[in-house]
Amino acid sequence: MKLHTYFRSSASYRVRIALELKGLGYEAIPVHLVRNEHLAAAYASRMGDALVPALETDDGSWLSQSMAIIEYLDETHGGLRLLPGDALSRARVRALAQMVACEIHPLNNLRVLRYLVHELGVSEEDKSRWYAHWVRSGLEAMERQLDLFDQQRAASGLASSPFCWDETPTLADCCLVPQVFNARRFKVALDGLPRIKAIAERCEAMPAFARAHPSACPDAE
Ligand SMILES: N[C@@H](CCC(=O)N[C@@H](CS)C(=O)NCC(=O)O)C(=O)O
Repeated sequence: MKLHTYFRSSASYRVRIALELKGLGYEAIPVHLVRNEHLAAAYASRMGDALVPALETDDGSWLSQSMAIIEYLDETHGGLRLLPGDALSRARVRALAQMVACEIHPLNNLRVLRYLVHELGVSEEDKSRWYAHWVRSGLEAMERQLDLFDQQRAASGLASSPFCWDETPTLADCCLVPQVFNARRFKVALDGLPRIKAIAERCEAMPAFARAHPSACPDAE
């Protein structure tokens, strides 16, 4: 398999984590976003949305969208299950993952930030405020949701979950860790988010997450 990836792309980082957690080997093909390599014909002619990541399977199929790619990997390969077996837990995990992938990340993407500055004339300072506002409010919502889940566990006599959901990392952790990395990178305060910080630190201490980290990528700068 080949993963078309950019070291700082959080959507690519999600898929790298999933590949590592499942123990799947892959070749990383760097696509430099700041140099607009994703918009060049060589890449954009294969991907309707011209975004990273893309997974090129061994039979030559190109898959887009990190969540779809991770679910495909989970359905077609063994190793750690990233989506739980029962429908209710699966819905919980997908909901947590989508709090990052559908609510936070789309507002802060490179093309959105470029549009704010280049088309709408927003200052760099206001662009940073926009970024921090949506990351912080999105993570606060996720913290509240994680708290609710732990209250439900406590009511059933269970200890607090060490990860987003249950006892092992899932799709939700694949999404949360890159978003926390981005928050730290852009100096968004994480105070008052104890569950998120603890989950991210626990994940980051695992070798699979370390191998997927932006600093471990062949294209890291
Ligand atoms: N929903 C997509 C998001 C993909 C995405 O937006 N990727 C970013 C990097 S994290 C990208 O390619 N940005 C290029 C741009 O915004 O021009 C996914 O989950 O794969």
